[in-house]
Amino acid sequence: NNNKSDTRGALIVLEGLDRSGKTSQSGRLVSYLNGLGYPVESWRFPDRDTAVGKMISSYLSNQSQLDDHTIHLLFSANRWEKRSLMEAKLKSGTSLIVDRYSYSGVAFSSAKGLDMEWCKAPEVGLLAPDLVVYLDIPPEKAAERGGYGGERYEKLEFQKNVAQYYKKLSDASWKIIDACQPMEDVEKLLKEIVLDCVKSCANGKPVSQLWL
Ligand code: 2DT
Repeated sequence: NNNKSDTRGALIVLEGLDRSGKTSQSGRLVSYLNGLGYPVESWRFPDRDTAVGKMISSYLSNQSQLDDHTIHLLFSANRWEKRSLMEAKLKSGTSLIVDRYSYSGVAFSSAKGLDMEWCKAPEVGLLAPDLVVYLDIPPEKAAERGGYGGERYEKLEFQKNVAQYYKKLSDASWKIIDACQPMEDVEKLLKEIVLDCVKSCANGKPVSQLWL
C-alpha cells in the first residue's frame, strides 16, 4: 500500500544497561536516517526538561529522596506527558529513536524489589514500539567502559540485577545486538534493522499499545 496518507513514522526504542552505547548509537541512527531523507528525531526517557522530569533528575542525582513506588510512577508519568506529542509525530511521518522507554521503567524498579506486574500496570496504554533493540553487554564489561557517573543506579551490583529483569521482559520480537563488538559493527547492524522497520511502518503498519 503506497497511499501517502498511510505513511507514518516508526517508534524505535533502544534499551540496555548504562554504558551499553545507546546514546551514541541513537545519534548515529538519526544522522543516517536523515541522510536518507526520512524525518526522524532523537528522544530519550527520562525527559528531564518537563516538570516531572526535573523531579526525576533531582532524584537520580541524589538531591532528593523518594519512595520506590513514587519514583516509579513519576517515570511512567514522564512518558504519559509525552504520549500525545509522540503520537502526533508518528502520524505526521516522523520516526522517533527513543533512548530508554517502559522496559527501563520496569527493569530498574523491579531490580529494587517491586513486583513486576505492578511495575507494568501504569505503562498500559502507552504507544508500543515498532521495534525494541537491546544492546547486550555483560554488566562487568559495561562497568569497565570509562566508569559510571555518580548517579543513583550506576553501580555494578545493581546493574547486574537490572540485566536479569531485562531478560525476563524480553520476547522474541526484540532484536538483541552484542554490544561488546566494535562500535562501528554495532552501528552497521543497527542501521539495517532500523531501516527495515522504518520502511515497514511507512507501508501503513498500525500503531499499537503497551503492554504486549
Ligand atoms: P540516563 O538518563 O543516563 O539514561 O539514566 N530509569 C529510566 C528508570 O529507573 N526508569 C525509567 O522509566 C527510565 C526511563 C535508568 C536514567 C536512569 O534512570 C533509570 C537510568
